[in-house]
Amino acid sequence: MTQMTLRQHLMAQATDTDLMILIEDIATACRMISDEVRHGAFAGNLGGAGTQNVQGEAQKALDVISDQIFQAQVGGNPRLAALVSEEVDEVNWRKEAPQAGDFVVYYDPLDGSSNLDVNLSVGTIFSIVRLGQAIETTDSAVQIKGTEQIAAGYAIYGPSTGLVITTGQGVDGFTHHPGNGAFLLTQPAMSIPAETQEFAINASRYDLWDAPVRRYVDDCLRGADGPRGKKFNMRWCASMVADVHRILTRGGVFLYPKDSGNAGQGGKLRLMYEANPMGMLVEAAGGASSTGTGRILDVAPTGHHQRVSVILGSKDEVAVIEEYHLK
Ligand code: P6P
Repeated sequence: MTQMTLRQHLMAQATDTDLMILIEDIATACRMISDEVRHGAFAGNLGGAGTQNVQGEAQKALDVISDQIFQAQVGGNPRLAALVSEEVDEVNWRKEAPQAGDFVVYYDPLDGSSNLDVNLSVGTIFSIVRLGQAIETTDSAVQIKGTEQIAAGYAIYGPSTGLVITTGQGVDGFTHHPGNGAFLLTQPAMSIPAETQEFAINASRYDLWDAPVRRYVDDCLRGADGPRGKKFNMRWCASMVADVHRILTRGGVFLYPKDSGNAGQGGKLRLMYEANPMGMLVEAAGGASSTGTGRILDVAPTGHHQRVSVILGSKDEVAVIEEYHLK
């Protein structure tokens, strides 16, 4: 059976034309970033750029290159009001007078880039909001709640290059065909099982976790004879895109909670271009996304680089973790 292209799929979903064009611009940027990643070793791009981003993190050369590609391929879209990038401190305004119907795109151009030099999967994460009214070009104007997203997705640069998107009608996975360059529909209607026996967390931070997280993991590790009554498996890719892709494919739960080591910054992962888009995807696939005490998408932003606790995946397991936070 012929697999649908990204464009055919978006048309079949009667996606708004402006949104469809914007998603295709983003897909083009992801193809180009994928190419740069796969040629990184030849161009000497796998190392550091010698600079820091607004997060105070050392930038990889490919972080900077990926951000430049995204700006070049998406920034020219005539309906785009602003780009908000993990790699750029200020909001990148593309219009002096943004109108109702214009888009704001929040993105992490190369998530997990610390994995580049060890050849593990990395990715690009994006979130799309459509303005309901004209706005001023102020930082607070792009501090829009995750529930307002109209589309979200990521590209994953792994053994194959994948693109996973939602426009609110379920979640669909595409694979880049090296021959004709198209993204072909290979994982339609991705769905997260409600239950799981697999959790993903950076266990080296055990001593920093708050009590509810520590109790949850302790109980999972006590296996079938413990309070959970079943054995758990653990995965941790140190690449959110890779961990979330696994969860969207076979279930599981991902945790990066605020802890005593990152509490001063509000946590590790960023709300606008990591937690919100992944939260929308996971919920659209039947999962849940929580800060531990509330829905991620309900968090009212106070800054476009703010951080948040992230717990997402199989909805019954997320509910169990929220229970631990209530005790
Ligand atoms: P740690 C990558 O830097 C990232 O933002 C996410 O992709 C990933 O889940 C997390 O940080 C990894 O953090 O503390 O394990 O290096």
